[in-house]
Formats: sequence, structure tokens, C-alpha cells
Amino acid sequence: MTHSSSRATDDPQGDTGMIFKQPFSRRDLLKFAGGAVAVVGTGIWAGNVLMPEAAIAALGDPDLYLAGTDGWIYLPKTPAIPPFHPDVLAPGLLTTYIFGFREVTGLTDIQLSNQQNKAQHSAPLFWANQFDPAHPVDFKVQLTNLGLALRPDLFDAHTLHWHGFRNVIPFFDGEPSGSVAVRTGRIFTYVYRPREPGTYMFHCHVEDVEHVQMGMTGLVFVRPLQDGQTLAGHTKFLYNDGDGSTGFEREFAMFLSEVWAEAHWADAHIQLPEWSDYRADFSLLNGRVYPDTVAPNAPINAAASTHRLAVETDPVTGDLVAPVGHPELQYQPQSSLVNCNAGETVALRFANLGFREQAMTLAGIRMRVVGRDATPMRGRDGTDTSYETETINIGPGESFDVVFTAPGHTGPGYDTYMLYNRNYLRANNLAPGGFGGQATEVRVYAAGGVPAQAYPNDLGV
Ligand SMILES: [Cu+2]
Repeated sequence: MTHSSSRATDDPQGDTGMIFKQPFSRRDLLKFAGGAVAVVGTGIWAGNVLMPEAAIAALGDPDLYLAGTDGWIYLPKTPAIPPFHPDVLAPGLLTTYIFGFREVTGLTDIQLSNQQNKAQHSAPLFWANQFDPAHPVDFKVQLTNLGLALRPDLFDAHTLHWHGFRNVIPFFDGEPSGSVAVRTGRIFTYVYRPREPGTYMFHCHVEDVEHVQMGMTGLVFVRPLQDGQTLAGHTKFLYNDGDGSTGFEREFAMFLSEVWAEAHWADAHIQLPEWSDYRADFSLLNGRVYPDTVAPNAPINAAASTHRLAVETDPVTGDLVAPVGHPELQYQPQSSLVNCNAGETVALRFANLGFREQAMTLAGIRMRVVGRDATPMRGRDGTDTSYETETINIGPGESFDVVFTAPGHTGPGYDTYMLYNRNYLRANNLAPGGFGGQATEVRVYAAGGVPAQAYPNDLGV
């Protein structure tokens, strides 16, 4: 910044007194605005007016637009948990009340307001590139609070908290007692400089035990600067490994969450859940339970999926387009199916924001853990601390980055390997026939059987 004179003397229009009665020095403003100054740049100081509109304009357009609201999702109706599940208030094919996020990039204002009561679970998948000092560009996410259609009495704010994100300045942290929160009808733009590649999660931090459990949480990851180089035959990587050891051909986000039916029912029926009674009835993967986890993604706009899984929306209403053949999964657009070809290297990005530790097993294929909590498995002296396992134990708030090599397969069709929670009650949620829980499939085709991946969690076929 070059501007250094006081507001009072560098104000030819004489209009800033309407905002600050006392002459303010730039030093005072720096103290006042704190860390936010570091990211808004020099533009807003030119006119000497500390206006939110000016600050937003100086930042440029957000990379991503999210909205917070309520909504409904589908979970199997058996086993029923009377009177909590399925909820008698649920519309159409749906069963379960949620709070959640929606991705609303490109929607008109009218379409945006239409998305009240149309939240999705898990929250929209998005990603950013590692901050490049040579080409400094911040990553910006605009959050609109659309309010809760079913609970207008709950005028809860929402925030975006990027869990595990290093060095976020408090202004953009999203923890509501230490930073701003977005009240109903308000809009706020979060600004990040993602300096550490890896897999993270995000959630609303307002009444977070409730809002996280209700569904305001999802997975976010940061691509390393190393991407685009060719190392060990790979061009895409999980970390800046220097040797290609975290490279992959395909990547799949696996977000673990839970639903306690009684709490969701209570929020829908204007009751107060007792959170110390917490008991997860459903364990979910990317917001669905098996075998819905292997149903396709909702239709995805591949060209628009540069920083987000861009689910197609209705051109008139802006509402989500449901996965083909699965109208009940309209608000659960993300598949967990892993399609790959024999011999390929596949990356799985796990994050858990359920409230219990989970043990995810890939039966018959060894996974190599190359990162934990957005930290590569390297010692201080560079020693490789990655390890092979068939099971990862993943606590609440933890993330794991693993890679595996797809086993051989020839001929038509595919081989199926199960990826599931070792706790059988969580892999099937007590559903009849063993269906219904935190489980999915890895399907290995013969070489060339699955076309190259266009975006994360792209099934290819
Ligand atoms: Cu919230």
C-alpha cells in the first residue's frame, strides 16, 4: 500500500466525515480492521471509504457461491424409528429434515431465493488451488443465509468454518463468537489463501453440535502447486511430494457423516433435542447410505466443475436435478462409487464429521496412507512415514488421504471390492438384508474400460 496520509487531509470530496466523525489515520484503520486488511488489498483505500461494497468490489467475483438453509433428504424407510423416522412432515419421497448448504453459483436472485428449504447433504464438494506467491490469487466463497423455511422462529445465523485450515485470520474463521456470522437475509464473502494442500472439511460453526449434525458440513480439498508436472508418470497429486509418490489418475471424496433421527425430527417438530442423548441411527457416505452410495452422481456440468462439483440445476427454478433413476436422491447428489481401470492409481480423500470414530475398510486392496489432516506423511527430515493398511480409523474432525493401485482385471464387466465401515451396525444401519449404511463399492474394469476422469468423483461410465 502506498497511501499513507490521514483520512481528514486526503479527502477532497469531504464525505468521509459522514462515516467517521473523528479524523481517522490509516494506522487507526489498520488497527480497526485487523487482519482483514491483509487480504482486501489496496483498492478500497483509494477513495478513503470503508464500505463493504467497495471491499467486495476490490476482491473481484467469488469463486463459489453457497447458500445456507433447511430442507429434506431421503433415507431408507426401514428400519422405521417411530415416531422419528420417517418424519410424517416430509414431502413426497423424502424422509428427514436437515439444515444444509446449497451451491448457488450462477443462479439469478429469484432462483437463489427459490432454494430456501432445498438444502443438500452432504454439503457441496468444492476445492481450491494452493496459493501461488508467483500468481497471488485469493479463493473467495460467498455465503448467503436464506433462512429456515420450516423454522422461521429459529433466526439462526450461519457461517463457513474451514476445519483444519492453517493461519486463517479470525475475521474469516467462521467461529461465530470470534468472527462474523451471516444472519438471515445477509451475504458475506469469505477469503482464503490455501497454503497447505490436502483434504479438509467445512461446516457451519453456529450452534455447531446442532448445525453440523443437521447437515451443514462437507468436504473441501486443496490441490498442490506440483499439479501439472510429470513425476513418476503422474500429473495430478495429493501433495508436493517431489517424487510422484502421491500421484493418481482418479480421485474420490468420501465424506462421513451421521443422522440421529430423533434430533432431525425434533427440529422439524419444534422440539428441543437433548444432545447428551446422542445416538446416530444412520451412518452416511457423501450424504447417502448403501446401496444409494453406488447410485450415480446427479447430472454434473463438467466444464463448470473447476472448483466445485457443479450439479446441474433446473433452468427455470434453479432447483437441483436429481440423479438419473433416483428422484428420491435429488438433495443427495454425490455418489461414492469408485470406478477405475486395472493398474490405475486411485486417490481417496476421507473426512469424518460424524460424532463418532469410524473404521473404513477396503477389503482385498491395500491402501497407502500418504496424508493425514492435510499433512503429508513425511518426517521433519523428509523420512517417508506413509504406510499400507486395509483399514483407516478416522475420528471426528480428521481427514485421511490414501492411494491404492487397482488390481488386475481382464475381460468384460468389473470386479467389485467393498469399501465399508468395519462396525457392521454402521455398515447396514440395521436395515434388512444388510443394506443401508456407510458402505460403497470399488469397481475395477479392464484397462481402458473407464474413460479419464473429468472431475472428482466422476464415475466415467
Ligand atoms: Cu448454521
